Amino acid sequence: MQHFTSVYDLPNLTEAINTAREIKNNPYGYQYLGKNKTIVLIFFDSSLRTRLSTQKAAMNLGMNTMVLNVNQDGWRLESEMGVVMDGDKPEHLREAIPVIGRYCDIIGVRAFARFESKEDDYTEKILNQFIQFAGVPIISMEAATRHPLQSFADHMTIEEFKTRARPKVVLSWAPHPRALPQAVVNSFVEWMRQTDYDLVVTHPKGYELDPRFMGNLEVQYDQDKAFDGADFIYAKNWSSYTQYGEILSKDMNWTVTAQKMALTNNAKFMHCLPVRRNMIVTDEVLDSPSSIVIDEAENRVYSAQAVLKMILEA
Ligand code: SN0
Repeated sequence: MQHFTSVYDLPNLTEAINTAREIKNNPYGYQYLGKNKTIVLIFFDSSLRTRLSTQKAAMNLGMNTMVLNVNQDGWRLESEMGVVMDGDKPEHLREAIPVIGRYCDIIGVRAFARFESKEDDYTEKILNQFIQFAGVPIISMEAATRHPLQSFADHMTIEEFKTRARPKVVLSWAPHPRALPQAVVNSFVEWMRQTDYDLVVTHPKGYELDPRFMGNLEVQYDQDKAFDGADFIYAKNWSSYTQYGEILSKDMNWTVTAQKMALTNNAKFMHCLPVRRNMIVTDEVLDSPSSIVIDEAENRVYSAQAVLKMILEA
């Protein structure tokens, strides 16, 4: 595997999940694989799990890690081509990226959707400049349209907790005070469509995702019907794709409550975190044994480690 930006980069999905699960059982089994190799993690946006789990994954493989928080520690970086750089950004990505590439063997990049231009976001303008100019493998640590390390851990977690071969997995929109990217859900839907799970997506009208991610999956607009018999409830807020970046609803009737969880087949509750308590999900659900959000976050280490292993072995 050269780069990791979506599920399509994995040579074999089943093998990738098995590798991550083996690593979980034996995290130091490949502790020399990354000896004298360096990974640079570049953050244009905030992070807790992605930063620590990717760093931990690299350390378990014996790699060195360096972290750069672009907007706080580094120069602010220009990403537009052909501009007169007379503003507040002293350095262009065109130099910064290949320079960073000379200092390491793998680069991890986090660059969320900016919501300034749907086209710029959906053509992955920043991520693709990294792929084009770095000269080393690139791992997406959440780009504008996808969060594949999260989806990998989500899939692994469902495999661990499922109680039947073909679980019903429900992705539910839930309310949030801010406009959030579609990356986590695009990626989740795209990834889940590669499995044989029974995937159901539910959201209020106006929150339809890009058809490139949804394929021919139909939306169930009735959240209660979606929850009926579910084995997993994956809650997440996202802003509108069609009315790009807008908040169309903060309807608290979509918050995941114990009452709604009662409609399910004793479902496990999942969320990528950070989660807004009593907006997305009530305390009662999040603090109940049904919630597997901490296991899900733990699996970020092993899925990232599987990705790094596949790149180091390529
Ligand atoms: C990010 C998102 O893409 O939705 C990262 C999730 C892994 N989430 C947020 O930015 C949440 C911020 C907030 O204000 O709750």
